[in-house]
Amino acid sequence: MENNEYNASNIQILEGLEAVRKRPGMYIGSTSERGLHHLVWEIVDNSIDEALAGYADHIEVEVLPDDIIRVTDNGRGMPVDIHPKTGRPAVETIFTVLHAGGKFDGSSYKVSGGLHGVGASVVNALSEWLVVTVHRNNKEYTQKYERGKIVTDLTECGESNHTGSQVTFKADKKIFTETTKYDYEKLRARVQQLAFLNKGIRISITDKRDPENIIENSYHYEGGIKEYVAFLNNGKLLINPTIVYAEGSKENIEIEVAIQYNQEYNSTIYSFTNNINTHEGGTHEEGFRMALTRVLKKYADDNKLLKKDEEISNEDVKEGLVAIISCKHPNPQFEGQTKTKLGNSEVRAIVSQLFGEALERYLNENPKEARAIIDKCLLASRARIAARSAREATRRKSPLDNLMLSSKLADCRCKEPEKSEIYLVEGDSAGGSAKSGRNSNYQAILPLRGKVLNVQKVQLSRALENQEIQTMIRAIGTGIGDEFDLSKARYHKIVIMTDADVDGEHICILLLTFFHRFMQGLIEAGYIYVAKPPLYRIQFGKQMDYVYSDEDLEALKKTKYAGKKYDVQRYKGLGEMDAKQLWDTTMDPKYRTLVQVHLDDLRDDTDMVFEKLMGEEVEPRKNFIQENAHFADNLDI
Ligand code: 0RA
Repeated sequence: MENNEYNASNIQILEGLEAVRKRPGMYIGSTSERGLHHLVWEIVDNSIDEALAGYADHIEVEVLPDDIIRVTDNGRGMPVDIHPKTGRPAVETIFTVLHAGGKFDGSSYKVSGGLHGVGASVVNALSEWLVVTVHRNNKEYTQKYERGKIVTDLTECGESNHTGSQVTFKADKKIFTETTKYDYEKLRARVQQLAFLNKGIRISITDKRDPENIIENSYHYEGGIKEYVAFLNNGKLLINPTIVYAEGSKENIEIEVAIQYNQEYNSTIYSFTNNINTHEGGTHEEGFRMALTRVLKKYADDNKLLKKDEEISNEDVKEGLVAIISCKHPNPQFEGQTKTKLGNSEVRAIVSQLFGEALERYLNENPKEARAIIDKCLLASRARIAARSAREATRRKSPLDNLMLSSKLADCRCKEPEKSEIYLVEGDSAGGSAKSGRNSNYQAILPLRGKVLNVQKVQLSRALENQEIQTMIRAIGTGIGDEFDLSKARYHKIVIMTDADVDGEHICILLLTFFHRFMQGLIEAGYIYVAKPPLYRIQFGKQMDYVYSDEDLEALKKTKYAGKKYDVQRYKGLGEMDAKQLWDTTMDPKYRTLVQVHLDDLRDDTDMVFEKLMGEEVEPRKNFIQENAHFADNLDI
């Protein structure tokens, strides 16, 4: 009888983990680089739960040679006693039964139950091998698995004078066919974010893959998200030096909010639920926005800071705002397209009340800073009214009437947006070559002179006064901001083509910033691309190749051109290429390399993200000689 029961559950276990291996995407989203990194967070989340329960204060993540991951915590150690349902050690159950990772007692929230929160068994199923070590009861225990299957039973392997858990695993190449290499920067950034979001816990990460170059980062923030806000505002001129901070809990729901204004114009508002970035916002963000507007308005009213006709709107309180909203919920409901929108309605009132009270108290206790914040809002309010009229200027009845005459847009003949492309080209001279070289049936060219305004640092009204930006908006046709209408897009490919140098990169970043801020729908629709022009041309007699990277150049010198008296031309700018060369290398759909820009790429934590995007090694920059058009897919950072 007992034996039968064990066999029955054992078979179930094997079937469960087999299902994970058959359809890994269902459990971890994808088997791409992103899915690979997801394995680490599944394991780390369990240790964070142990820390949040008050039993651990240090978590260590190691990337070992061969891309083996090791996560160690100083918690109680995973339980080793026999689990009543499976008749097997609890730790074994955690690693072999789907959804058995914690939640045994269900008393409070668990970050590990989150978005993908599928538990350690999924990591086990998708690992070539996994070893768990537990220090508990003054003993050390260990168990090994391969591709989810038990290799050794849990064994007591020695004495121990401390407690804790350690999980070591190697992702299975058979599952992660794209890559099993971890991106240290990605891991480091998330580890730091987790340290901000879970105050008091020390989380360390070490890259030991290259013994000659060991990299270590350790994070520990007693101030939690208060320090996160300070970090995001680092180097910026501040409006209120004191960070406004609210913390509290109600109905088992914990909330934390921190805000601070800087002198810039864009806002950075990140919200989290159980450590998951709720990109699409939700009830916690709604409660926050409600309270922010309500309390600032009331303070301005009560203190007679508003002149006649002056008002503060929802939008006005956002300029220069850096805010983190973090909520920990025992039963979060995630909604929205990407399941990153918090749906629990009770959270709205809780955040609104707790943050509202804290903000009110702060304003009353810091009248000077309060005054500065209200002044900032009033400035935004005036700019908003000015922007309205400036915006009108970009919205003409027939937007292209005088556009063609007044600007240098060379439109294409095709009137079908799906087939039409517009190239935004750096500089007049490259613009000229692009115009001569293009296929005017479906390629439009808009040369951009000088540096486009850095819209991140400029108010809406000022950005729109800029000639380049007005022309671009009218050529694209969708309108901007609230009025954005994707269906009006006149081109379904908008290609940024700048020099392959620092200035060109900068202009590209500025344009991406602009689209991100004012025409985000274009990025969401996948209409924005970055063209990759060649860096060199190597030539020997009739033999010639365009080269897109230094490595490729070195490789060609050593192979195809070895021993030859070749000539290398370095393209300092697009302008150095004639019309035919520009067409051949950068515009001909047969040979060009276009990198599609994804929203994910642009929504990271820092302004540095654009730089990162541009610095990213683009999927093999194809040599011109290689055939096939190539659209590098996702620069998932
Ligand atoms: C004691 C009891 C429980 C879990 C743990 C210790 C524990 C789990 C993990 C996972 C990673 N590190 C850990 N350290 C300790 C069960 C808790 C429950 O029922 O929720």
